[in-house]
Amino acid sequence: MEVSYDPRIIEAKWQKEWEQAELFKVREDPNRQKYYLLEMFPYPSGKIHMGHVRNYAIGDVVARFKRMRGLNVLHPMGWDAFGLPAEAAAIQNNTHPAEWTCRNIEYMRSQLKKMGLSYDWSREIYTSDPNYYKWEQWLFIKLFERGLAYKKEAYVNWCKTCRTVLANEQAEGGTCWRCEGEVTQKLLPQWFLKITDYAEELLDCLEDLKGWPEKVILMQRNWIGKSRGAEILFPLDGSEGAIQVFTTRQDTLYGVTFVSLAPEHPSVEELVANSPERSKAMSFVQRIINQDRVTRTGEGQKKEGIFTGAYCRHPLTEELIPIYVANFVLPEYGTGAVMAVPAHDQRDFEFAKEYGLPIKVVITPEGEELQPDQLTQAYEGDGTMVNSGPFSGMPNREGMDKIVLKLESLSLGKGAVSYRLRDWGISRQRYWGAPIPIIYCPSCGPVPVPYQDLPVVLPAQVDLGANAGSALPECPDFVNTSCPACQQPARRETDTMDTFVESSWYFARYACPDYSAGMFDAPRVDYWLPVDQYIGGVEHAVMHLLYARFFTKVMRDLGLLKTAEPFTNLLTQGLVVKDGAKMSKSKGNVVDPDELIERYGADTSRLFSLFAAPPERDLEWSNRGVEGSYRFLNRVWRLVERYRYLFEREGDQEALSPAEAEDLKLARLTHATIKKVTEDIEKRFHFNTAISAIMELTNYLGQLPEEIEDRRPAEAVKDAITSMLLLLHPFAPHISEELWHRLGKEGFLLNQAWPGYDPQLLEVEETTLVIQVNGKVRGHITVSTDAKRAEVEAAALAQERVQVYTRGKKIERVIVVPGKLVSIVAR
Ligand code: ANZ
Ligand code: ZN
Repeated sequence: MEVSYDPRIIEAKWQKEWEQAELFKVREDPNRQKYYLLEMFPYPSGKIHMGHVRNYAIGDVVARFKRMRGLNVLHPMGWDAFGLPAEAAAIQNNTHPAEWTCRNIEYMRSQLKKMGLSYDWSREIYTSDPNYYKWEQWLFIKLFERGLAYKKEAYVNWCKTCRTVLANEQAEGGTCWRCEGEVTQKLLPQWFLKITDYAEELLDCLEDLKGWPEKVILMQRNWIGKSRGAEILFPLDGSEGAIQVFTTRQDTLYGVTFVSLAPEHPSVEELVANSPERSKAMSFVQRIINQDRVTRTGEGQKKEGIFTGAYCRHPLTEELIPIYVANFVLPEYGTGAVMAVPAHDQRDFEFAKEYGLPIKVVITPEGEELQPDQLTQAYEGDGTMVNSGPFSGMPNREGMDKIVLKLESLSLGKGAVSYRLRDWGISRQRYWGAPIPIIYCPSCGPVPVPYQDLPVVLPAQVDLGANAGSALPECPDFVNTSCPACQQPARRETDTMDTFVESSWYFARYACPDYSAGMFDAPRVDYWLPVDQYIGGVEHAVMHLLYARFFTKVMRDLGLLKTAEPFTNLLTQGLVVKDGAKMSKSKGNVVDPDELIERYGADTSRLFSLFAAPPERDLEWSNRGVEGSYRFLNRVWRLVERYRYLFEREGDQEALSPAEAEDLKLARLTHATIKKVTEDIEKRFHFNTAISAIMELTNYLGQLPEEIEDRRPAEAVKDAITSMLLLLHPFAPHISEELWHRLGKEGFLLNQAWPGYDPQLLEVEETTLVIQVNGKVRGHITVSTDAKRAEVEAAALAQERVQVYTRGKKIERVIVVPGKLVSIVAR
C-alpha cells in the first residue's frame, strides 16, 4: 500500500522509539574511541529560536555521523539556568525565578525533543541545581585558598535612586533601566578571579589550537593584549617619589612634553593638593570617574584633561615636565600613567593641540623632515631618531633597546610587559546566581564556608519586588550565620557569581553529572575530555571561551583534569538573518521554530538550516528554501516507495558487488556520492554541498524507468537507495528511519555502519577517439567513457587543429561513433 509522507506521524513515532530504546545513552568504554561533541548550552529564556535550531542541527549531523562511523559519541545537553532575565521576569510576572526557569526548561526541552536531536538526556544538567553549583562553590574555595580568588575595591555601575548595583546591560547609555535615573560609578568591594596569572599560558596555547577559526584566535590574542615595552620612572619635582609610566615606545622618550595620569591614579589627590585650582581639578576628576566606561573609551570621545599643578623631571634630560590628568588614560592598564609624546602618538597629539602643549619631533621617516608646527597628525611610524641626545641618528627600533639599557643603568626604568587582560570580576549583586561561599566574621575576617557545609543553598523564600537590588541582603535567615572558625555571629556574603562561572566548567561535568563524591569522577572525565568538537555562536569568541580555557588550566593545576585545553576543535556558526537583519524580537523578523516544525516537520526544518548556507556563514531565511527542502523530502519518500517492490522480491538477498552491476553508471554515482558526503561532513562541515550531492543521486534515481526487471540493475538501484538513506540520516533522521523500516530493514539507522565507497569504481575510464575533418584524420581526443555525445562533440570542435581545418567553413554534420571516431563534415 502506498502511503504518503506525513512528518507529524513519523517524527513523533520515531522519537518515542528512540527514547524507549535509550538509543542516545552513552557509556564510557575504554575499548572504543570516544568522540565528545558539544553545542553551547542555552539560556532557558522561554523558547528556542532559529539560531538554536541551526546550532543544534549542525551538532546533530556531526554526532550522528561520528556514531555511524563507529565512535563512542557523547552528545549532552543542559541549561545555563542562572541569570538576570529570570529575575526580571519574576518581578514582572510575580513568579519565582526558579519556577520561571523550570517552566522554561520543561518547554524548551520538549522543543528540542521535537527536533529529534540525539542527546543523551540522562546527562542533562541545569546550573541552578544545588548539586551543580555545590562544586562551583567548592572550586571557588580552592581558588580562594590559593590566592586565585580575592576581593578588592572596584568600580561598579550604581543607580542612586534605586540604591543598587547594575549590570552593564542595565546601565546602557549611563541611565538605569528601571528608573532611567543617572548611573554613576561607585567603588565597592568585589570578588575577582586571577585570570591574569594565566595570561601567558592562555596566549601561548593559542598556537596549539589548530582546530579553531583563525578569527577567534586573533580575537583572544587581542583580548589578552600582550605588549612589550618599558616601565620608566619620572621623579617628582619638589617632593619624594616618582610617576611610573608604561610605554611601548621608549624610543620616543626625548619627545615627552607632559605626563598624563588616569583620573583614578592613586597620586592624583596628593599632586593637586597644593594647586590653586585644586577644587576645579578634583571636580573634573570626579566627573570623569563617574562616566560610564563605554562612553569614556569610545572611539571619537573628545580628549579632555586638567593640569594638576605639579611637575616631574625627565629621567634623562631632567627637564621639568607638567603632570596632567586625562580622560583617555585608563586606570587598569599598564601603570595608569602615560608619558605623552604628542608628535608620535595621536591621542597625545589631540590633547596637546587642545591645551596648547609643546610638540617635539624625535623620529623622522626616511628622507623626510617633520616640522612640529606643520604636523596635522602624529607620526606613529618608524624612522631615525632625532633630537634625542646621544641616541640621535639611530634607527628607532635599535634605540628602543639602547634606551632601556641606559634607564636600567640609572635605575630609572626597565623592560616590561603589559597585558590588556584584567582579572575577572565575578561578583554580582543579584539574587538569581550561585552564592559565593564566604562568611564575614568580625574577628576572623572573610572565612570560607567549610567544605562539608556546601552547598550554600540559595534561599527559596525571598521578596524580589521589595527592593530594586538583590534580595539576598534582605534575607536575614540567609545572611545571619556563625563564623566557622570562632562560632561568633557572622554574616554571609550576599554577592552571587557571574553566570559565566557556571559555563566555564559545565562541559566537564557532563562526563559524570550524577557524581556526588567530588567535582569529577576521574576515570570518566579523563575518558571524555577534551571536547572534540565544540559548536556555538561567535559572540562567545572572547569571554566564554577564554574563561573556559582559564578554568580548564586551573582545574588541571588542582589535579582535577588531565587536559590543558577544553575544546580541541571549534566551529562558530553564523547568524540566522531575515530581510537583511539578524532575526530578533526587537526587529520583528523572527520565525518561530514551533510553527515551522508544526507545518513542515523537524526534518525539513533541520534540512533547510543545513542546506541554505555553510555553517560559518550567515543563513538568510527563505520561505522558498523551506518549501524546497520539504519538496525534496517528499521526492525521497515517493522514490523509495516506488522501488520498495525491489526490496520485497524474493531471491535478491545476496549482495552483488556494485562493480558487477550492469548499471555501472548508477553504481559510480552512488559511490561518488558516498565519498562526497563523507568528506564534506568530515573535513569541511560543508553540509550544504553534501545535501546537494544526495539530491543529485535522488534526481538520477527519479528518472530511471518505472519497472526494473533485470536482476543486476535492480541491485544497483537497491544499493543506491540504501546508501541514500544512510547518507540522509544525519540530516533528516526521522524520514530516513521510517523509510529504512518500510524497506523491511532491521535496527535503527544510527546503529548501522556509515557506508564506505569503492575507490576503484571512482576511477574514470577513458577512451581515445580519432577526429576526422572531411574524411581526413586531424587529431585525437581522450574522453571519459560515459561522457555525453554533446560533450564529445564540443570538445572535438574546440581543438586547435580542428579549428584550423574548419575555419571559415560551416559545420554541416558531426558524427560520433562511441569508442572510435568523431567525424566532422564542414563546407
Ligand atoms: C609613549 C608613547 C609614544 C606611546 C608613542 C605610544 C606612542 P599598547 O600598544 O596598546 O600596549 N598607554 C600606556 N598606559 C596607558 C593607559 N593606562 N591608558 C591609556 N594609554 C596608555 O599601548 C601602549 C601605549 O599606550 C603606551 O605607549 C602609552 O603610550 C599608552 F609615540 O607611551 B605610549
Ligand atoms: Zn570568626
